[in-house]
Amino acid sequence: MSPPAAISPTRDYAQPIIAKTAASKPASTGNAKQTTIAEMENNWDSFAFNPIRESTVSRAMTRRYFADLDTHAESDIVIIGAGSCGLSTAFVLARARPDLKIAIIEAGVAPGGGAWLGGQLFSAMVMRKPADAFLREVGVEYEDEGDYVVVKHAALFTSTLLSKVLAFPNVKLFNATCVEDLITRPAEEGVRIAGVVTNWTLVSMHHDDQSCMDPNTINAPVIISTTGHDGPMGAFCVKRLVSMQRIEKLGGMRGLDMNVAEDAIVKGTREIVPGLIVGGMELSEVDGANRMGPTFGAMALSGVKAAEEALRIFDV
Ligand code: 48N
Repeated sequence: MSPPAAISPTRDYAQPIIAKTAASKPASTGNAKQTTIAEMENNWDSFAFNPIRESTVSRAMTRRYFADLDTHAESDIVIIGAGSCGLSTAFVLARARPDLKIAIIEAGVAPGGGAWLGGQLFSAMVMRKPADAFLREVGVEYEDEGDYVVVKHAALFTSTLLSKVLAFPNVKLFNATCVEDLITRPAEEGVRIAGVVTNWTLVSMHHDDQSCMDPNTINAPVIISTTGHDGPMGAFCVKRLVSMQRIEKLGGMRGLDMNVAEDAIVKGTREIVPGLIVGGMELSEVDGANRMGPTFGAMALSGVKAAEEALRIFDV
């Protein structure tokens, strides 16, 4: 069998290399008959998936991913961290401003941060009122206990919120991707934050043992950092602001006091340097706020406030 023709640089890579593959299986028209589960049940002997070529799967993924990277190279808002605060921020922003292009950069393969479980790996999630209002906005069921509510499993909150955020057409989540620096611009008041520097998280974790794995970038006029207070990259942006001498030092998170901590985090959510809003538990490291432990209402409402702060900048 003669070797396949050399691939000329002008070849249309959208076409399969083996021409007959295209000829024998016309692309689905989109209105093909849809098989139902009921038709499959008790009929497995004749079951078969539609045929596919591996390169088709590869192209289906890479074409979309690189189009997303191209689209979001210039974003309106970048949210760093897809924990409970970052996702709450994204939900409020995406719903309020469908015209804004929002990129979420999440270092973990799994978004959600610390909100997949309650405290000490227990499953129930507590939110103190009035955070129940946010649960109703998102559509998460809860048990009303008077001054607080309980979501039967933290994953129910996080998965519901995540699914709503990912369904917004103006939101793109880049997970397994971390922000490893900030883009800055000279400004009267010091530097303004004007975007983020990203890399695959696994690459970022190996800069010490590999040289010169340069990053990618996303330009955006507003960055919202919700990188939490713990984990391998907790409080990333505020620590970077100190190391670039944009802020003098961190306040350092204080001991646990639920009543003091949650009000302080929500009320303190703000733009801490031009272009950079900080919310959620990352803020406790800036302000020296108390931690609140296993209650999540402040994360949700800090997200609401962070979104409001961002819209205030946009609406100027
Ligand atoms: O859940 P977290 O850690 O952060 P928050 O602020 O959304 O929620 C905090 C909350 O889970 C608590 O800590 C509770 C309330 N406990 C308080 C207490 O007193 O103990 O989510 C942060 C997310 C994570 O998913 C990280 O992977 C991600 O941010 N992240 C980053 N993503 C991209 N680039 C980075 N540099 C980066 N750093 C962290």
